[in-house]
Amino acid sequence: TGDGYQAWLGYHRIAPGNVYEQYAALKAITVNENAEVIRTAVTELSRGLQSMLGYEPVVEESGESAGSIVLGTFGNNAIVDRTFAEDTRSAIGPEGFAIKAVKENRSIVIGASTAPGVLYGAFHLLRLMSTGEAVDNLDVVQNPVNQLRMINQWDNIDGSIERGYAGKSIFYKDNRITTDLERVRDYARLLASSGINAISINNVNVHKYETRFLTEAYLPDVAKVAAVFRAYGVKMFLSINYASPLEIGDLTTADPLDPGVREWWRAKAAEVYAAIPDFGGFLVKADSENRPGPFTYDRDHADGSNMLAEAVKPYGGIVIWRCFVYNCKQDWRDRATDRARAAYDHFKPLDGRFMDNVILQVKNGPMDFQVREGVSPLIGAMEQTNQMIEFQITQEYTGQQRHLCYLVPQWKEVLDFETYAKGEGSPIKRIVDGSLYGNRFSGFAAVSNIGDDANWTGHLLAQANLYGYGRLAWNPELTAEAIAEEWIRMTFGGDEQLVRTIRGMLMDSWSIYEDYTSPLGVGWMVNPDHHYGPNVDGYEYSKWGTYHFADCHGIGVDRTMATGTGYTGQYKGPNVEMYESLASCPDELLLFFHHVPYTHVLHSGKTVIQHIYDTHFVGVERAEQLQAKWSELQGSMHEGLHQQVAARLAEQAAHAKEWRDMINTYFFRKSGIADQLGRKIY
Ligand code: GCW
Repeated sequence: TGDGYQAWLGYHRIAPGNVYEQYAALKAITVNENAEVIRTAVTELSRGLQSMLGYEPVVEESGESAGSIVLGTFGNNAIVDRTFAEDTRSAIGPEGFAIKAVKENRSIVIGASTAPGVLYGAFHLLRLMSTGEAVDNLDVVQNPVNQLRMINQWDNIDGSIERGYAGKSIFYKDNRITTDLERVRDYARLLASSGINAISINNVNVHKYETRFLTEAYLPDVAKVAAVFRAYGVKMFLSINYASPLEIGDLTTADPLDPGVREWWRAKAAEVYAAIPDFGGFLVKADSENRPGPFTYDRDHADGSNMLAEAVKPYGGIVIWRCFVYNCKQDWRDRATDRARAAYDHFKPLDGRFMDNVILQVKNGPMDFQVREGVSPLIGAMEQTNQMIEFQITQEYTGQQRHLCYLVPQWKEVLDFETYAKGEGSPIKRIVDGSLYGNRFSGFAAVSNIGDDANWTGHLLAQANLYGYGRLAWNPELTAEAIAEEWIRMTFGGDEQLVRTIRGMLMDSWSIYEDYTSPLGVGWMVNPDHHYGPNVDGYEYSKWGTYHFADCHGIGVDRTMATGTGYTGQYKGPNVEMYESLASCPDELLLFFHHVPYTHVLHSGKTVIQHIYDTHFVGVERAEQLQAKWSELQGSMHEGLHQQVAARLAEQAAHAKEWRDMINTYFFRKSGIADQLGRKIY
């Protein structure tokens, strides 16, 4: 259909006479286990095969008969056990799977050590078919690289979504948890099919009624949502309010070292686990942007998180504690305070003090999900502490799903960043997968970009970010191109020109957006509060610590040790010098690290001011080209899908001009330096 609701699980009908029709294995499903997640795998397989091939496979219990997809866990299914030798089985972790096409009896066998592994195997087989891959020679073993592959919803019970750009919440309606769980189930399918295994279902800013999710007024409904996700192997978490003992208990303090407070949380955890035995744990934003936390009691983040960790420990629960902690009441006149330093300065000294079921969740950059910023130096800086990375799928600062911005290339740059945390060979991806320091818990989290818009993400092409996030969390080695291509084939089918065109558009989109927005890593320059659209000085005299310091001579934030805030000193090894020195600082981050004159010459050979003009003119042209490329695809997909994207791309091209002209005019007026090419500046 033309609304995009099926997203990448539309499983387009493959033209009759296709290779799969000859393959007997695809005519039946053999399964002898009843675990809920295995039943889900069967349902998904049946649904996908029927949709692609036009007939419903027979589901049978015993599978000695040839020509079937056989599903099962090791030790519970004779065919599975016979198919996979001991060395294969021992290579498969808790969520991994093996798939083998067995020629002799024309079957495909999916084996795993757990039910979720079987489900991931089933989705993998479906993905191969829906991207046109052969399945008659399969011999695959896969394990997820990251243990936690989590989604954070920033949804509020009134149905609004903080930084949501795709409609209202699918979880809440009329100040209640929704009882119509159909859409939540469809979301669980999308998540599981891309490899996600955990979700927190409420905003990290936990307001009055959401604080009560931990009480009997809401717990039964919360448990119903957990049950929907459970069927897809997705564990549920809640964001909690640090001040809960005051707000929903009758205590007068939330001091983490107070025995009464600790006891209150233990009892609360017992209540939650009684309702949801496999509950994941708590996600906490504390002492951050006016949220309550342990600072009120002169305690620190280790005290606060350990108290909660102790409460959930008996149930195998974990506490995910966010590190987005900084002074949000800064005086813009104060040039010594640097928000970029804050997370490291707060948390690094606490290394070694966190319980082993606490994970620190650190945003990919030290500021806040800008189109370009440095990589957070906190990631990898705490050898004795579990860490996970936080990305933002929702496009708060990257065009709010009105502009196209495929974020997988950005995330990959972050993941591949060499930190030197343990010498060479310490990229971010090896820290967050837990392998560098041998962490007990680790992984990925990201803020979701979905809402109740028919196509989930507002901009249809923004679905690629949700899909891509899951795939990257499963395997950070996948390329951004390969992920894009999978998503395109699954979503639109396999027309080669279409695949090439959309892949090119996605791959160019981040750099296009960067071209016409804030230059050279300096960030911000957006309208305050809602963060959409250009406003160069929107945050320049604010309390948020987000400045560019442009004057008539130059621009940028001096974060060097020599003359600036000293932030560069938070990096390790050669990175310190790379950023400290103007000579080696990469162009794209120049203004993030240095304050330079407009006449400063970049590695590219251009001056800063000419770079600003050029990228802004080119950025608009490139945005217009996106529109032109898309129009060539008319007729190669459902008209409804084509139209919705065309409308967004038109808006983007128009709005890019607004960015271009405001930024260019601002800097022309500040600097008085003319564009070498004499283009129109207002
Ligand atoms: O990016 C900022 C957002 C806030 C958000 C905060 C956070 C949930 O503007 O809306 O609050 O970050 O990550 O806590």
